[in-house]
Amino acid sequence: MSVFELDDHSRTIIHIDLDCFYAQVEMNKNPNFRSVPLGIQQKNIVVTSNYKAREFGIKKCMLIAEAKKLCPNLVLANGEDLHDYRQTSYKVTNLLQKYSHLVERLGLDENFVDVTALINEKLKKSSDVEVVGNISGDSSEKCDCGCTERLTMGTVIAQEIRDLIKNDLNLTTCAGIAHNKLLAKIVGSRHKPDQQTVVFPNSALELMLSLDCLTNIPGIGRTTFEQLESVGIKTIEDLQNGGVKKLEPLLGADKARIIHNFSYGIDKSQVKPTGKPQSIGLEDSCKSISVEKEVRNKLEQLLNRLLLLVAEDGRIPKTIKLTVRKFNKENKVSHRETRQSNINPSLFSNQSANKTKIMTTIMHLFNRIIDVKKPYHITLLGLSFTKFQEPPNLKNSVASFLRRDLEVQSVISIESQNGVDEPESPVPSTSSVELKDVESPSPSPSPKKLKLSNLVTKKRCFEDYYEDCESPSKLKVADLCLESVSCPPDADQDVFKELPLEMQKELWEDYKRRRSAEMNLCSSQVKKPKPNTLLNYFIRNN
Ligand code: DGT
Ligand code: MG
Repeated sequence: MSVFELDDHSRTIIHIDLDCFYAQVEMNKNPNFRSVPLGIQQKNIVVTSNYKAREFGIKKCMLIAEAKKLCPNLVLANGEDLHDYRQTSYKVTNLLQKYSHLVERLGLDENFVDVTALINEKLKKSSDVEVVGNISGDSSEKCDCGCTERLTMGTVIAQEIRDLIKNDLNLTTCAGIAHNKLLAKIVGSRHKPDQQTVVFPNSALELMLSLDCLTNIPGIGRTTFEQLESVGIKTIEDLQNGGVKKLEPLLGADKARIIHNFSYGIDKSQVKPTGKPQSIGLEDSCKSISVEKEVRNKLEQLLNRLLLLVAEDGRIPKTIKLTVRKFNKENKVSHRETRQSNINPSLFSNQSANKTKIMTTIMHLFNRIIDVKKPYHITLLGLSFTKFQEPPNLKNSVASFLRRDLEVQSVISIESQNGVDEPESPVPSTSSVELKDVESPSPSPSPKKLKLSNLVTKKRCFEDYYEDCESPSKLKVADLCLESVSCPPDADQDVFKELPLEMQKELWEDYKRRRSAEMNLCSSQVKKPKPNTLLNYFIRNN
């Protein structure tokens, strides 16, 4: 019996990967970029480029200077602020959730969707469909478990999903359709851009054997690769022939079994709906810092950005962690140290968290790592919040219910290693990822996630809100409409209409409370709007 017959083909998984993601976001913001070769710059590196630029040989993570040599007309857009990429990324995930609740994000521009349930429903009505898009390998040999029909229907759904993303967000994507995550991810990259490819189980082995390098298997990163190489395992065949026993001493029993299965295209890992992250953090590399005042400045900048992310997340952090990378000039070696401390959640009880007190804690942590009386050289600083609690006034509220499915992103890390700026990928790529949790072909969800909701796409900052402040007379008029439960003017009308009456009332009451707080503020110019109100989670994307 062949390997594919032993495998379980009952699921249908679609892997969606946005084409030249950052570049597409920039092209949507500025359509003039569409007609030129465009590179997205982070520090001195092109982290991605549009497909026009790729025609000149521009590759991901190329130095700007090198890219300019290849394509002197290359136009560069700065991609260091990930805000718009994150926003777009969550909009894509939200669209995918229309097809299944089993949607797993992988970095910013990839998602796995398990559409098994939908397909089984659709096949009850009709199985008379044809494959849409490319097929990997020879599809003439059919399996009689029904997977051919399921995957064929999967290609129809994949096309529908891609059309939806194109129509709603003006983004093109690639999709891979297979009976497991590993194959879906690999096969999706076979035809790019703006295409989709299915692999039927009988061609899975052929697909795996066509990979040029073991690091093309998602989950085999450099370290694992080197471990395997050290015992003479260099190719997929070596991996298959070596057997689990040979891998076990190197990788441990679980990882050995999983990697061995991967070599045959077998992957039993589930699509896990992405939840909230354990931590929200930021890191930034820098030219060597040796003065405490500069450290403080840098940390203050990081903290400001981090507090915005935490505000978007909505949870209250209980612990803060500082990371410092020290460079030893004598032996030219860098190493990281971290220290963490509990913080009092009450520091977050008003909208602008008590930055001064948090900074005091951070500097205390810093002084535990660095003896400032001695010379030191710091090349990276990072801050992250971990261990969260729900804000008290949201527990059991409508907002907390609405927020349950949300995700969070902790973010950007632009690292400088050995003096060369080398951005750390926010998106694990098949070649660069080291498997942490080998259960899945996707490495454990990257620590880089940012929350957003179907309903809440962006929180307006206080200043925006203040500018929009309606006159008290308008508020009165709005009050009169309460019988029919008006939609608060800064909430999403469409979503509001869909809510049950009770929720609508709660939102309206919340809006009124907030608005009268704003009115007080207009007169006193001192107070801030009420924090963590339901509306904060319901403000339309502007
Ligand atoms: P594709 O999928 O080949 O059409 O092109 P992209 O640009 O979507 O590439 P992908 O899917 O590997 O990565 C998604 C985004 O993540 C990409 O637009 C820029 C960013 N990115 C990718 N690799 C790196 C990296 O090594 N460092 C940094 N900082 N960002 C990266
Ligand atoms: Mg992509």
